[in-house]
Amino acid sequence: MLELDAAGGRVLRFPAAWLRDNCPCADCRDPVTGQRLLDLAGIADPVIVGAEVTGKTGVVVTFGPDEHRSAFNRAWLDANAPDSEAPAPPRTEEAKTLWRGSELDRLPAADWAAFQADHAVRAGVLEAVLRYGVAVLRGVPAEPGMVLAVAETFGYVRETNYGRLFDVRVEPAPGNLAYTSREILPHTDNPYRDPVPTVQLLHCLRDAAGGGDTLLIDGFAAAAAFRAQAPTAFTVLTRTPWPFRYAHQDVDLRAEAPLIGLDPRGQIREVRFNSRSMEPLRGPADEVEAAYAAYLAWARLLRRPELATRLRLAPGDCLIFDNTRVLHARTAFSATGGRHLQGCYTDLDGLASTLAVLRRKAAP
Ligand code: OGA
Ligand code: NM2
Ligand code: ZN
Ligand code: ZN
Repeated sequence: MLELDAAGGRVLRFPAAWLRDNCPCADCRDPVTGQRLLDLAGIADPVIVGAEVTGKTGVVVTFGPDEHRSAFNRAWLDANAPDSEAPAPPRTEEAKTLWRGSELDRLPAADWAAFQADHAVRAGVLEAVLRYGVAVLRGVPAEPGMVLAVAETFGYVRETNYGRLFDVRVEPAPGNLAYTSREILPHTDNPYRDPVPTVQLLHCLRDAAGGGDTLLIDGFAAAAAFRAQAPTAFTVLTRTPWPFRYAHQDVDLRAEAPLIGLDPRGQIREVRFNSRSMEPLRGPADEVEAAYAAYLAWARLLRRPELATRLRLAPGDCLIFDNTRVLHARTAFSATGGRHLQGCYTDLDGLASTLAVLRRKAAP
């Protein structure tokens, strides 16, 4: 273990294997790709045999038994010390700003032209999707295919059985309730897929003559409220893998996951909810009874009007939302009004990467 004195009388401690693994020299890390060359498991367990502070900015560590010398930058060691506080895991509730209903009545929004022209506007929108789970672009030309152009500005389109994009409008022989004029209760899309698409876009080409309002619910805020109110039921939902399925003509998709997913530290990381495609739950009957009680309590909570923000998409509006967090719903609409949305899926990792690169450009 290497110990270094740091500001405020703190002592930073670095395990030998950790240090050896992070050696920045050209033998251990390829200078061109920046990727690790060192095969730590392929060498004898490292021990620290010497450490020397060089000037204000460096520390040279000598390791045994291979006598390797590593020159570390002091600022890098301070910033990455194992004991220092890690940023909140970005996908969990800790890294988000949770909201209830009317708190998000003014959705984070930007104009499509500004989003395209101005990196700061683009970064603001992507940041809002990560922080609040949703943002809306206005003035996206109400033309077929534009939803893909929007997704391609920050991500990789996830093609599915519904196509690269899907049309949400009334169809004569619908393969999904989405393709009718019926009400759709709060849900996340494609729970029957593993991995689930983590971002959804919905672009309005034509609004309904009547109805067809959109409701959005912060599933993380709802799950946190559920945990506070009914901790036992919350735990049941996090531990019960629920089977989901979508079957139609040429597809038969299945996946199994808890309705509320936690990360390894126990923080809320994913909600998966879609009563349209839940399959018969199996297990000891007493456990299934308890799981149903928990599911119904959760479903009723999600339906509370005060949790939802309500809006009506106008032609040119394009919603971008986190499909692992924000539930969406729509009210019934008149079947003859020609309501037409186009949607597609993409993923949070690509979105976060695009944002990180935009920030890198802004602050070199
Ligand atoms: C869906 C859906 C929303 C809408 O297709 O899954 O939720 O407003 N549609 O039609
Ligand atoms: N559509 C709109 O996940 C679902 O089944 C909801 C998805 C058909 C792509 C609808
Ligand atoms: Zn090295
Ligand atoms: Zn949906």
